[in-house]
Amino acid sequence: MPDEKPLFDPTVDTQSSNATTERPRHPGNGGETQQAPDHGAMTTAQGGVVSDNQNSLKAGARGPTLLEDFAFREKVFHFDHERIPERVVHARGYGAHGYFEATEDLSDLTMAAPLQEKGKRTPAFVRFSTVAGNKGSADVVRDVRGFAVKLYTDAGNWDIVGNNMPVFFIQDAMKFPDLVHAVKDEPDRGFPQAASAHDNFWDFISLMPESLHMIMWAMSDRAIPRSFRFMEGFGVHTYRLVNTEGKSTFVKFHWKPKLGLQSVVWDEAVKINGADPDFHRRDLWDAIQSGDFPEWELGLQIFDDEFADNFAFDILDPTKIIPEEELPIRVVGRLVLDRMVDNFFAETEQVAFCTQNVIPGIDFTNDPLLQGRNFSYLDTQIKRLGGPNFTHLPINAPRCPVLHFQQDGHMQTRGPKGRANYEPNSWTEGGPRADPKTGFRSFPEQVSGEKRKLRPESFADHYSQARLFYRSQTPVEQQHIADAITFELSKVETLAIRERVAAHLPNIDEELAARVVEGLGLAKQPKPHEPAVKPVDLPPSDALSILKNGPGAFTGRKLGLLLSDGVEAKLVEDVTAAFEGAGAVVEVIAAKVGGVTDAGGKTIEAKHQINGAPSVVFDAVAVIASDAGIADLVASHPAKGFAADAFAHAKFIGLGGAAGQLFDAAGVTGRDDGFFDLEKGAEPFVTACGKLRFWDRVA
Ligand code: HDE
Repeated sequence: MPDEKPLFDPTVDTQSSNATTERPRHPGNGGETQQAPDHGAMTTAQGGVVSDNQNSLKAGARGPTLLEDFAFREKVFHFDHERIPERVVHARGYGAHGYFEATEDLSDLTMAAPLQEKGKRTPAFVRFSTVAGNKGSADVVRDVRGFAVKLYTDAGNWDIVGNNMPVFFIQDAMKFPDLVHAVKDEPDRGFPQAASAHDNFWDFISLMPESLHMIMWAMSDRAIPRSFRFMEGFGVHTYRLVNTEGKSTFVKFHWKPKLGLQSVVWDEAVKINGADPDFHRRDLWDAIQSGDFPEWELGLQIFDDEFADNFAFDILDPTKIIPEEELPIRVVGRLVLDRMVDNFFAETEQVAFCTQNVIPGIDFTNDPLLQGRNFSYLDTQIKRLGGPNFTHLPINAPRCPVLHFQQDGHMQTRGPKGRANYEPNSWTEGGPRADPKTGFRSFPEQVSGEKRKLRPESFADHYSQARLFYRSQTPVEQQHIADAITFELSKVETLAIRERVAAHLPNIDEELAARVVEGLGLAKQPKPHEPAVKPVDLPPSDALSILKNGPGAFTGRKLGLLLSDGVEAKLVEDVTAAFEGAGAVVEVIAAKVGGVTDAGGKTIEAKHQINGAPSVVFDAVAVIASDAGIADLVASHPAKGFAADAFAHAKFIGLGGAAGQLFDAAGVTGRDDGFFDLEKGAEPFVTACGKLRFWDRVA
């Protein structure tokens, strides 16, 4: 056989001298000017060192690849198996590590390990998600957000698998597959993706009046949060706290963001999804990486049987809230996220939340949705993660001792030693035993009843709380709800479905119904749906409005600072310092990649080029331009769009130098109180930005 030398090594530049014999130590990383890092030798998964990771083994340089190349086979086979099924709902998610810290000793009410001692910290992992879209869908879609918290407690893992809305679409788990089928892409055409604006969803909703309270939330700005950091979380169901004496108290869980609530407006959402489909995950990543750790308070609504018996609605009904004004929230702890994952797949994708993961001191109620969930989650994890040993994965493994006789199965990694794999046994090293003192014992609730497929009468009022939600909103928020319903129904092709939805609305609010009927161009209000229980007027609850619960400060928000060449550096520095001093982030945008040249000839670096940084990705904007530089901005369509959108989205706007000309060119000629002259000092602008938007402009 002739000696066939490799004729061409793709990692070696054959044009340069001496290139044919020596292999570079770090092929293909593009870092020619960097010092080669000292990598360890690459191995196969079996540990053997790989000699060549560029070329498969061939019979002759131009011959067929040989099956014998085990390193190639292993590499490709592993690649072929890289995917696991995405979650059937909540497929797109983003997680982070942190801790929960008790700020109260709650041992009089519960044995729950994280709540026994003020100051006690429990490691936590949180995964936020959208519900309907697939793993690759955009972040800022109109949807419910998952807010799932895993606490690695001393007594085992406790998962609070919640959402950013405190109610749900359905009252019984039996309806969940129908709900999810209806909202996801339609089965024949495979679209729309990550959107409820289509016939199947609204067909289902129009036939399920129990969903209407949740529909109010889903059509509100809660469904388009500005970021995970600015949204609330809710356990939704009523759970139980149980103390050492076995006494049970009902509880509802609330997570309250320290930075206040904030949402985007719909037109922004649509544009953000194009400009940055990863807007929410980037926001969380940036905040945590920069040390600005997001934080939530854990609030509890705690109540007894007497309260439950006297409350106007059934506390087992997951389509109802208990207004905070009626039952105040008691803050008992805080949740801080301070570390991103090292590996997205290993942690965020493989984390397995299960509602049935509770610990002594926490227990379930008979909420039929919760009962169904307790069945579903374990099942889904076994399917998704390929077997019952998913608890061995580091992200799912409890941080307390785990001792049992469960054995074998796919991907068993623990391999317990010894002979005893059953119990009782009489072996000296006979393994663990159940402990009635410290083990989980269900609250011994009395239960009896006929075995029937039933829904309680106490679940029958479907409109009163939908009305409560709508009437608790500010006028701007009410308009957004009406606009959202109109938009969603505008995508529904079947007139009968649009009309059937509109027929429910007068039971919620006549004015809402009128706005939607008008927006849909219906000839008249369809005959209102006959409610099973006549809705009642409840006292409005301020806690339900986002705008009434804003932050009052710009902390944790982002200013987009658009500059032209020739600006005065001092003004740029003053504005930046004022915003950074308020705990905000300032990002500079320029017409050219790299930045602008200031009046003194120095470069001010820009993070973004204008084409990639529309104003929708910022909470407020400022434009500073010189007389010489403004022409470049005025000639730029994206720069004009930046200005026009900032105005239309009711943003606060700071102007410096000749910047006003950009707004004039964008058709924004008036200057309302949402505009600030930066040359008069940045402070009034910073203070105003604490209100987040100048709503008067659009009200
Ligand atoms: Fe879920 N839900 N769900 N859900 N859910 C899942 O579990 C289910 C419900 C929620 O970041 C699935 O791991 C049923 C309410 C979150 O990994 C699945 C019912 C609430 C997440 C499942 C509900 C939630 C899930 C899909 C009705 C708010 C994502 C993949 C009875 C309180 C967790 C998975 C994460 C995920 C079932 C209703 C929240 C199939 C049967 C109500 C945050 O098990």
